[in-house]
Amino acid sequence: MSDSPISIEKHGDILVVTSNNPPVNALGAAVRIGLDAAVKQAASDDGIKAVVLICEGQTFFAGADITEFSKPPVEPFLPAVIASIEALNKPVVAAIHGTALGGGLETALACHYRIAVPSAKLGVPEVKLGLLPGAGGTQRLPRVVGVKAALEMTAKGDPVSAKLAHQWGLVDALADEGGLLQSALAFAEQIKAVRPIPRASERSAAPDDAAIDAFRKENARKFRGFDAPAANIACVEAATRLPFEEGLNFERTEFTKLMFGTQSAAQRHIFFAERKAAKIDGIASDIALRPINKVGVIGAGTMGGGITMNFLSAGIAVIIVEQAEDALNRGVGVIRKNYEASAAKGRLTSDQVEKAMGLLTPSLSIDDLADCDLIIEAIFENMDVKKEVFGKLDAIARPGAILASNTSYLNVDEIAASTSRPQDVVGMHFFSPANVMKLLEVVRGARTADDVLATVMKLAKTIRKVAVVAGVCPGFIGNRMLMPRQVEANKLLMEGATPEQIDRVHVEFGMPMGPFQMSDLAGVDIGWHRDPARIETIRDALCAEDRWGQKKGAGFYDYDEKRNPTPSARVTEIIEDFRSRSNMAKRDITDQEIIERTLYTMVNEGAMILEEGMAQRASDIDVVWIYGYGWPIYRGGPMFWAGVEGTDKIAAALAKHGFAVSPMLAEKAAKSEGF
Ligand code: T1G
Repeated sequence: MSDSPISIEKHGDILVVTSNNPPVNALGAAVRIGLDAAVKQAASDDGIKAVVLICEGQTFFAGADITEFSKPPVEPFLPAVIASIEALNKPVVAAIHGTALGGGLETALACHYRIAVPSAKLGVPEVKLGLLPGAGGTQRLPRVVGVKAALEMTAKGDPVSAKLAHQWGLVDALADEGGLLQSALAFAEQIKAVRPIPRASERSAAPDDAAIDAFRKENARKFRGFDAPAANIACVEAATRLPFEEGLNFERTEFTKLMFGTQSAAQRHIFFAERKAAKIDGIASDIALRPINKVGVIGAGTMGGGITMNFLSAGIAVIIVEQAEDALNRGVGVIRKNYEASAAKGRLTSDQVEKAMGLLTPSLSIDDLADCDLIIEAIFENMDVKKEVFGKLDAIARPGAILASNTSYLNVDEIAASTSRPQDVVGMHFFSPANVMKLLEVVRGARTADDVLATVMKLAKTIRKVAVVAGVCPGFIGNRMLMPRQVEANKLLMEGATPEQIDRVHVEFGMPMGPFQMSDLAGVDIGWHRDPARIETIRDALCAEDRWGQKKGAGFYDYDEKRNPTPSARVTEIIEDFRSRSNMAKRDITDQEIIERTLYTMVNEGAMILEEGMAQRASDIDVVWIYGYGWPIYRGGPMFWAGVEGTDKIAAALAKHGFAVSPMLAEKAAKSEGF
């Protein structure tokens, strides 16, 4: 076991088996081989009365090694190692810290006892990878925590705290924070002679069909389109009906189906894509970062307020600046209301609300931002006004402060050029609501310094955002790809499709809503020229009739007081009027044509973004669409999906519809390759 990640050491008659496989003690082949040997060692040594299984580093086993899933399997397989641990005729105590996840928790469930430090988390997040706990987790968990808790843990995949796990009996004892090994040895001493040895597989899971039915109904909307949640539920159900070994076989069958399905491949792609997005090509990962202890936000509107909450929630002080007292008070009031709403839902304590609000300083003077480390401008989208503000910031901000714009499409280089320090200027494009949406497009200007970019990318993790580097071009990555979709959607209306048909195709594809529902939510009047007499597009006609969307109770749809949409006869009239005035004949539009013209065009635009270097890699584009625009994660993002759909099929359809196919897409199509 010399260079094995597994080491063993005797503490009296207790064998301590330690895993040291950074960064997260993934249960890769070497770990499994080491564990298997350690179990055999323990079994064959009569001097050993009990075993403690513990991990070094950041965490207890955080699951199977996901990187191995696409490689040829190596024995011993995890289920076999887990079975040998449970079968051992000496008690095994799992000593848990960090995050015992997936195969890691399944390993702990095979141990006869589990103790954990209070800060630990325990979970089976496989469903988030389009999978299920395939090493006995769906059969042992219901036997230990019951059906209801097992359904929550498996089908939703969120970890639970060690304290809650202790309440549920998943953890037998809480260890001293910082004294895990000592606590585990003391615990092992207590139980080493206890017989019979408790084995989860020998317990039974009481049937609870009512709970299972209720769970399915309650979460039907949440699980829409996903394969894995239903499979997890079916396995938990099987645990209440079948003997353990048969339940294991059922689990294995369901696991294998998911493993070789397209959804899990897509969700695993996003798991790694999200982590890769944080890496900046060409910049050393250990570059010195600029300290960010105080942030300034200009603008206390919807975006400014949401942006501010991200920093307050991360414990970073913020000065928020507005021009007028009432606007400032309104903005600060909305921030407090949002926090109190979270507290009312039990997501925050009132202490946490006061702590966050205590870090906020309202101000009517931009001069108060002089000692901020980062200043984010979140005012309305007008280049002249932005240049004026950045000119002022250039005069007052301390040397080395990072100056960021929350613009969603304006030219960051032009904004930077309005200062004497373009190297300190960067785009930070948050998505509305900024305190909720996970995506942050970090716009790298032509002069943005490497340490500025690296500092903001690292800071994104601190404020719990998924950050992606974007180049300076209209709409950056996300909005730029949204444009061809919206343009084609509007053209399809003129040619014969209806808003309902186009939106239905997108919702059936897995999007949370279609282009017209989204337009109604965001506001049909965004970007409108505001002249009711000038009617050049269907949107102009809607805006002229005050159909600005949900906020007006009417847009492309009519809305009731609960904002439920219904198709609008008036909109149909407007579209038909436009069609006849443009002498366009109405024709039947197929769902496939809608897919080709609204989604294939996005892939084409994505390829052009890559060609121009406006995104570092195709998987970054996928991360943008998953975390910023609700692209269904089980389709892996537009560029991953293009590989599944077939780049040759996409290129051929685009050409058929008369679109210029990007050279990169054409090249991929010629080789039938994905991105
Ligand atoms: N396998 C391989 N690599 C992993 C990994 C894993 N399970 N988990 C993390 N990594 C890599 C990750 O890619 C990154 O690499 C580095 O570790 C740090 O991760 C049979 C089938 C544990 C909460 O789903 O949720 O068990 O980018 O940046 O923010 O039933 O990682 O540095 O090169 O995320 O501190 C189930 C997945 C597997 C847990 C730590 N387990 N991991 O978060 O660090 S399936 C999971 C996480 C399974 C069995 C089934 C998080 C974390 P790099 P990080 P972090």
